Amino acid sequence: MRLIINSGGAQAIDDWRANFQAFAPGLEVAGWHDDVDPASVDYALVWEPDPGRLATFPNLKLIISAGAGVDHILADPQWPRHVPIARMVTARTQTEMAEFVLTSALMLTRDIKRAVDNQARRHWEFFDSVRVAADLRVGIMGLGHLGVASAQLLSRVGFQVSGWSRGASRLEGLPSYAGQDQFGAFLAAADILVCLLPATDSTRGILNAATLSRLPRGACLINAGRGSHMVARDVVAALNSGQLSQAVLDVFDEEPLPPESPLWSHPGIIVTPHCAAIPDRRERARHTAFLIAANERGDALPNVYDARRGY
Ligand code: NDP
Ligand code: OXD
Repeated sequence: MRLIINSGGAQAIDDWRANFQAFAPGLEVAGWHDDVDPASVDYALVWEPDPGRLATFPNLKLIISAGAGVDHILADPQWPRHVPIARMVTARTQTEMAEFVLTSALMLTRDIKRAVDNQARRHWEFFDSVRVAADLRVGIMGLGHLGVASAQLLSRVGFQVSGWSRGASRLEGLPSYAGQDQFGAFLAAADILVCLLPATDSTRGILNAATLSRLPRGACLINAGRGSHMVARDVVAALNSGQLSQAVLDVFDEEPLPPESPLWSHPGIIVTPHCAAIPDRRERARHTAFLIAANERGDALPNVYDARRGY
């Protein structure tokens, strides 16, 4: 059985092999640019596969996304539609994302960026009042594996959490909203808006001027979904007008974020380098080995991309 990997580049392949040795010792692990017979490839573990390449493997049984999102695979116009795509969602992914959202929310609550910026210029500014988690309402867009885990952690810390999803909610014990009809009510009750949506046609540009204008004045934004969710100029305009007070941005249309981007230096923005939830290779090898074994047994796989929903 052969797995081909496009994640981390050629320099990562020895590390991948060592990790797969622990979890699937019989598996042949090939690098994306290794000279292998395409017909011998059974499984592919990929991040941003070069367009057309997946379609060259005639016996491919399963595509495994190296991340939770699948947009980087769907961007290939020739991806083989008959082959299922499994998303990389592990308990570790959920913990990492939930802790990233919590860290961001607490930084916003306590205005930590202002203190860090003041430090850079040796300026002592006393903050004469501070907010605590319980003072703030957090609205989470996307109540999937990552949204629910984040909601639960933030709620345990004391934030007033609600969520918004496409269909009926999975947020036990917390208020939730669904669909376009309830989007306005959801936004009106979010002092901190968190985006954990998948990238689809219907979520593209959802963080735009109209959406941001429905938040309470001075609200904050955390975007850890995708750069395509955000209309960057609208976010900057909302920050400049005071409609938004701060934003933590982890994902961008163009990554790495180009040095000339105004987002780097905006005083209201904290930029993080798409690092919210990136399980290490050991964890991803463990989950991939589990998926391959389950698929070989004919078991139903968790978190398979659903073309009807688009995520
Ligand atoms: P899931 O597929 O489990 O959940 C997606 C959620 O979004 C669901 O609640 C779904 O609603 C909701 N949703 C989808 N479309 C719409 C819509 N049009 N309107 C309202 N709600 C919608 O995804 P995950 O939680 O596993 O992952 C979410 C995303 O997080 C990934 O797709 C990826 O883009 C991003 N991500 C970012 C990382 C980072 O490091 N920054 C790391 C990992 C993931 P419903 O419940 O009704 O189906
Ligand atoms: C993912 C990501 O989709 O890292 O997992 O963004």
